Amino acid sequence: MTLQAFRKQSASSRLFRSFTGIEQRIAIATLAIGLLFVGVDAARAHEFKIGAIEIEHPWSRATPPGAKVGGGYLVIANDGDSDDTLVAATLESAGRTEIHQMSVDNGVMKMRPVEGGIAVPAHGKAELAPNGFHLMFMDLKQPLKQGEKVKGTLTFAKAGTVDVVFEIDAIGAMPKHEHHGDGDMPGMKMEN
Ligand SMILES: [Cu+2]
Repeated sequence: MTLQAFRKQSASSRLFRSFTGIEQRIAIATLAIGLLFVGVDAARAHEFKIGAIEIEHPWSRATPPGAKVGGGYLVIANDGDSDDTLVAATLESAGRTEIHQMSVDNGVMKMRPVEGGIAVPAHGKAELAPNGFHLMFMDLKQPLKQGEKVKGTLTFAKAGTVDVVFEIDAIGAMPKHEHHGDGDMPGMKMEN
């Protein structure tokens, strides 16, 4: 190796070393920021899991004083290779909970109990939302208040029973579809 080549090499290795230092710091900072966002996202997404079943954002609407019923909404994802079925649910502040479906009968919107529960196909999803499948909380012991979190359970034919928490949103609130990238930010939830 010539002296010149040696000087060049050591110069570039010094340069490389200093780059490595900066890049490591950038990488660590990026990782830290990434973890922060993962944390925020997980908190916002509000998920529960049992076996192959993942429950995304169980929520309900605030109820007016004296109301005896409320609706329960959530998205169920089945990561497994076999179909499952949501067969029952409970809410701490409800006397009982039914699984309902909205349907149009002679031009009139009606809801009725679903026989046999809601199917969650293998590698598929089931969505419970206003105007479709939903949980019907009956005999509410007290009104559901916006901002509250109310404990409940969901029971699946195969995966079993999982504890969940329903977040109570505003009266008339609609699904937020947080997983579809519509750009809503943490802290920008609708308040009234
Ligand atoms: Cu109903």
